[in-house]
Amino acid sequence: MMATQGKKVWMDGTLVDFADAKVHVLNHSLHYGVGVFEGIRGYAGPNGPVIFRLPEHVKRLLDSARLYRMSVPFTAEEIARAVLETQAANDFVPSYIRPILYRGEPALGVKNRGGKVSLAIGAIPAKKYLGEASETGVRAKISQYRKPRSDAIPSYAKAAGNYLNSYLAGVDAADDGYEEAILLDANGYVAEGSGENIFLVRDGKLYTPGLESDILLGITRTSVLQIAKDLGYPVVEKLVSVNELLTADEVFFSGTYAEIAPVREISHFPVGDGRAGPVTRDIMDVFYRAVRGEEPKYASWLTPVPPLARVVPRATRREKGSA
Ligand code: PY5
Repeated sequence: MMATQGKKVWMDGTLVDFADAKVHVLNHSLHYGVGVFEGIRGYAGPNGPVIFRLPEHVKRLLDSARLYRMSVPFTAEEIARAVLETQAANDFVPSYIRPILYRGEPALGVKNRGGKVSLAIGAIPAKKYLGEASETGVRAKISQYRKPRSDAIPSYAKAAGNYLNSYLAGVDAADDGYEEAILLDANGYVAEGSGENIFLVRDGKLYTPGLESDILLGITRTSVLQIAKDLGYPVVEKLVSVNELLTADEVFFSGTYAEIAPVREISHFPVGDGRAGPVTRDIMDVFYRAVRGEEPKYASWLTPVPPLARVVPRATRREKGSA
């Protein structure tokens, strides 16, 4: 699905060829999942490439690092700049940009906090994460794998280790012939997809689970909530039961890679008439215009990739005290 290659990877200030972006196999993050990352999209704006909600992604990356007690040797501005440089060095759009903070040095102690925290940023040509289903409607399975409670593994952090859970649910759903999994929280309420947030429409109102269901607070989710409010749809963040989900008029996923994807079937229950419903379509229309810079109201969501970043990639950076 994501096998497509990019051109350059930004590693601690140096742009290296995609094939050379390597780390030691005994690194702490590989063995224990202690790495925090982001998924960011680059789009074709009216005057060149743009990055969708860059400050929000950088902030979440730093918040995730904070929860995992990783001392990050880069400021928010430096990380934002590095994302722009990465987009510039991978001169394709739409792009899927993946910054990751990790401990790349060999270290096998679980409690290791001494290793240097590194930042790598790769980019690949973006596709539709859920493939054809993004247009025609996703078939999703309610997974038997529950979300871990946030007092075990904080869902607020976008950490590598969280994706053990997404992997189990996603692969199980795929083995059963579905395109995506819907995970419930520990109490049996609807939480989210394996890599997306979830929305329901009932009687013209929008519902979505909140942080109490141990979800990732998605940046696309925040954008959808804003668009829906601006379109005049009431939005309610609340605990969502499976029964509400199965009897919703419309259901859709939101996420950086998935963008907005209507759901047409959930564990053999058809959703609505099996196609994107009117509210979903309304929100999708505005969202896809916004990411292309065609909605002045949301122009602030897009950071243009400045010409400077396109022609002068920074070769090295000064070392700041490592973690
Ligand atoms: N929930 C989970 C578990 C996610 O992994 C994601 C994003 C979201 C919600 C949506 O968050 P956002 O809108 O901020 O993207 N998933 C990643 C993505 O880049 C990884 C997918 C493989 O879309």
